[in-house]
Amino acid sequence: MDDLFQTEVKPEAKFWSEPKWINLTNLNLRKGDHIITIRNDGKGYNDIDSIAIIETSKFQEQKSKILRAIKESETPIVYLLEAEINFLENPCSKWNYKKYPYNDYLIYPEEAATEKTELYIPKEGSYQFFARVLKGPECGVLRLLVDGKVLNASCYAENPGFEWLNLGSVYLSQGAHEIGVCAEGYVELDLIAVASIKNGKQLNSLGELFQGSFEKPTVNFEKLNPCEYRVHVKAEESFILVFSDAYHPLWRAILDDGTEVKPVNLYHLVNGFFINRTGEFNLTVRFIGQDYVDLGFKISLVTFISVLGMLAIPERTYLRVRRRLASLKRAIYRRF
Ligand SMILES: [Ca+2]
Repeated sequence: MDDLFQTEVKPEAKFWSEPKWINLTNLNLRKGDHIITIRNDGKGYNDIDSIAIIETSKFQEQKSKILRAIKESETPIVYLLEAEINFLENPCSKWNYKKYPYNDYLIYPEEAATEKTELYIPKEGSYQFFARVLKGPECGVLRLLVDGKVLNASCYAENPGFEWLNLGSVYLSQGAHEIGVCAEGYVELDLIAVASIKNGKQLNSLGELFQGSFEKPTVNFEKLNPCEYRVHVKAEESFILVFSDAYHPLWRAILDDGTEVKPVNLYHLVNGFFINRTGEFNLTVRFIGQDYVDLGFKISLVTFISVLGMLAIPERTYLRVRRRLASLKRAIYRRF
């Protein structure tokens, strides 16, 4: 700032994840123009999106206002810590990541090691910890360290499958806390959920947090085939139709007026369709992947024919064909 060195940042992480705000510095500035210089030392990339400068008192005032609102609220607090974002900040980590089809990134230990992250608790109280893991016959025990307190859960299962593990609760004061992961044996961790609990009353599952008090809609369904379900609904309020099939972005809920609703997969806590309609009505839940299979065959056929043709035609005709193909492609994209 004004040619005076202030701070340096090395935003390197093992997992290339997401933009993040970093608190840089706190300065006393006189009224008038100032010059900010940013410099890269030539040893790697820096991607900067924005720099925000806020008057300290305004920032503190806003922060206290938010903390007060959280403290006074009766609503439970839920943190979702993606394992790959929170525990792979160390570029030399002994943990690594992999992608699991139609799921998310999972982290696993290449050798015994603990990785840590910081969690800010805005309201003191008991917090219960859950971990979404891929269980399997080769798996051992996941260890979570909360300020040094050890929480254990077994990841062993005869048949592989995802499961939310209940790790138990810890009393946490307001402020920053250290969360570490380590394992005895092999584990595959997707995500950690931390939920505030009232009067030490433990939750049996994360789902308990999402149980509404209103009259539940009545739902009857009939399976037409593995890709299509007919659903009859009677609802007094808008609701989320929870679909227990494995999440896939190509499932759709289609209302009787033709409205298509795409599925939500909110960290595997809520997996279904938000239906903003009340009354008694019918809808269809359909896997539209089959449409893509049919369309994909047609596109392949078109591509095949045009490639064959292009080898034998003059350039002018080729350009005209290329323009036509581009408009055909646009038409196909518009359809979806
Ligand atoms: Ca994950």
